[in-house]
Amino acid sequence: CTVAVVGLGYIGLPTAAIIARSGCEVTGVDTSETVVETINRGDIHIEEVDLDGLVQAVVSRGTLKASTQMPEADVYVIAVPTPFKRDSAHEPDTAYVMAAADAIAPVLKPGALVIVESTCPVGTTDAVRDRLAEKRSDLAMPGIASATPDIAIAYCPERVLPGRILEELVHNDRSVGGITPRCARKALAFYKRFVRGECVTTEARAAEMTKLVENAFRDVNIAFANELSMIADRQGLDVWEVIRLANRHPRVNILQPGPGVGGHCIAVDPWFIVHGAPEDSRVIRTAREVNDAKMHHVLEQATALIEESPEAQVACLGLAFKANIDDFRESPARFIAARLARKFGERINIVEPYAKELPVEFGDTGASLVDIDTALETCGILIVLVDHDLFRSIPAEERRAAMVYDTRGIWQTPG
Ligand code: SAJ
Repeated sequence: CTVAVVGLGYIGLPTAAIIARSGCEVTGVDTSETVVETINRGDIHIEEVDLDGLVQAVVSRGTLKASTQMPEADVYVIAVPTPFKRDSAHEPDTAYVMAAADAIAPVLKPGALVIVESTCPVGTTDAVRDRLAEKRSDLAMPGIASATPDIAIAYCPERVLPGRILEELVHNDRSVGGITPRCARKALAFYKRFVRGECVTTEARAAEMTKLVENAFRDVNIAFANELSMIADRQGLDVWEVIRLANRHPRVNILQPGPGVGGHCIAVDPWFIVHGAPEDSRVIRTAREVNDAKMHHVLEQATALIEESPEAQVACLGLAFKANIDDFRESPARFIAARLARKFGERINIVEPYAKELPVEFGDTGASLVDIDTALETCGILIVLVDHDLFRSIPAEERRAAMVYDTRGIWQTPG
């Protein structure tokens, strides 16, 4: 079978490579010439565990190639970004998904399957179908034509964790949402080629909502932990101890507070639900606000601590959006460290084992990137922003001299 994966980002490229490994002939389509050239050389433009070896293997075997042109294919998988509209109050922008549909329409042939994988507001897959119907009146579309549809359309979100993408793409269960049951069956047969987890068929709209709900669930739970941490700060309680004790209850499982929620999914997707049902999404909206407020709370606390000891050098530990990955986009740690660098300049030392240089916004601040040993020797204030294993492993005696603000609770005595 021939497959076109549209969008070669954090989801599209690993997905294309896994499908290619299963024996399909895959073309990865991207608007960026540089991305296309990089992949056709057998290299990758993103970091993900083991992805380099896999892409190199499938490219050299000839089962994966990249192109800026949309090919004719049996299956189209759309994995393009769905950001917010610019200057909007968190309104989802499905323009890239629609542009992908526009690019697919002219080459679509009867019998093809079109799958949307991008995280989308409810109703987007129907809108893709309507767009294809508009452009290809010669084809009978599922759900609107009285004749047997010529093509199938489905929504099948991924739910992979950055850092474990290749493993989770294969082993996670998946929701497979067809515009009609027939579409779902067709998509199911496709995913069975490379997914070992269970694939559960449903309607496209239910699958769209399921994806959003999963990330909103996590956001709400993290907000609960972050809210507790702010209450505990005010009341002079150790939030880590309280959570540890509460989690001994057989039906309580509180997540970990941190400096806020980062990444491209959990801090974004809940807004898609809120935008679709603003009156009814009170908990979901508030959770977003609490998690954003936590970032500002940490910034204020850190600022106060630094101002109290005007002589001390400061080490900010971590820039990544979460532990043990090199992804600094949408990262609360990076936001906080950059604000501190802007305010305190040369006093700020950044330790980030996954960075070769500081991001641009640190450019003229005077802050420097140092290694962990230098930071431990020279800094009187340590601010933990990311729970990288490297930081977790620092023994108590090496940080005894310093004032510590541990936003991740990595140096708590286990109870
Ligand atoms: N975080 C906390 N406390 C916690 C857990 C996480 O502060 O107890 C923070 C992290 O530090 C990070 C943010 O939350 O800043 C998000 O990290 P994460 O590991 O929870 O999730 P992501 O963004 O890496 O991946 C999520 C996953 N969704 C869920 O777990 C429901 C993943 O399965 C999705 O596929 C992914 O979003 C996505 O692409 O939608």
